[in-house]
Amino acid sequence: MSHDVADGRGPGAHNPHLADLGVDTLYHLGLDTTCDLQQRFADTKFVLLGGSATRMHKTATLVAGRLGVALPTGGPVDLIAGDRYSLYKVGPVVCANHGMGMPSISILLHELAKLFHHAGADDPCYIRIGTSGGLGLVAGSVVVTSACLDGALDPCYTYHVLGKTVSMPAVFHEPLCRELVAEGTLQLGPVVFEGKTMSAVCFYNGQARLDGAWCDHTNADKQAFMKEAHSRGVRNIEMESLYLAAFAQRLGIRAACVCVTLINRLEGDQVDATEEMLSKWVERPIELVTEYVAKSLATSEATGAAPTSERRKRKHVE
Ligand code: R2B
Ligand code: URA
Repeated sequence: MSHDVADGRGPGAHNPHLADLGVDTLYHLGLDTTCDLQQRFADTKFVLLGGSATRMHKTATLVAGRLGVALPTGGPVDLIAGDRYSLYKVGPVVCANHGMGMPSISILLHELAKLFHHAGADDPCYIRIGTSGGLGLVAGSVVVTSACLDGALDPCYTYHVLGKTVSMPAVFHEPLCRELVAEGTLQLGPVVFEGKTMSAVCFYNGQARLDGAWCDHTNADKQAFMKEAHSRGVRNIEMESLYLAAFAQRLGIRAACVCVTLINRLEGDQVDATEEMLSKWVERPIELVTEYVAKSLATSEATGAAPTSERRKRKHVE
């Protein structure tokens, strides 16, 4: 599916009401349009997103080392926001943590898309680096999302506005996903898979777990649902990619999701691997995506081409 937005405008924030604002306050980022957003963010090419602030600090530090970016602060990374979300700018790469769940990532995505719109950034590409529960995969596998489904296994993000139900298709950028699978396979070999991701609105009941504070389904119900999801191509379950895909599709943004699995949900519910194993696994998508970004930036610098090989033709951006 094309990632040019339906109204023919280019990628990024598309809201005519923004023009009526004297100053646009990006409240949760601690930034507004009186800050010199253009000077700070116009060169952004990649936006790396992950749930935990600690993991995104680690990602930013790794990206800084890989790109050889020296920061004016002298520290490894440059903390911009801070309270609700942590945001780092490492050369042309922004790294931010989105917290847990779709309400949390939605706020960050709206404010980031407006930030890049105000800054005049040229079509940055968004990649979520996350954790998940796998379906039929050994823990530590890495899944590049081919399609996103909600908890009813529908490929749409559904929400309510003005008392009405709105459903948005959730589609990632296919060429970007393919490139990430290729890079992952090169780096990590057979632990990398392409598959559908189910995004749930809850870690416990919404992911069919039996170990929440309450549970109204049986183990047999759970097994039947997991098998059905697996037979429809679902390979992992997490809590944000559906919103990212719907948001990106709506605004014509190139986006993708790369998650490691911490457990095989066909076998259990509790995430009880050792700290050592968890931190080894969590590094996999971070390293994969950092390498992809570094190679992509190097190629575009060398050739003057866009950072991904199959970039769409840009149209008018308001
Ligand atoms: C993966 O892990 C978190 C829950 O533990 C959630 O943010 C997600 O998508
Ligand atoms: N994150 C999730 O959302 N689910 C899991 O099972 C593991 C991590």
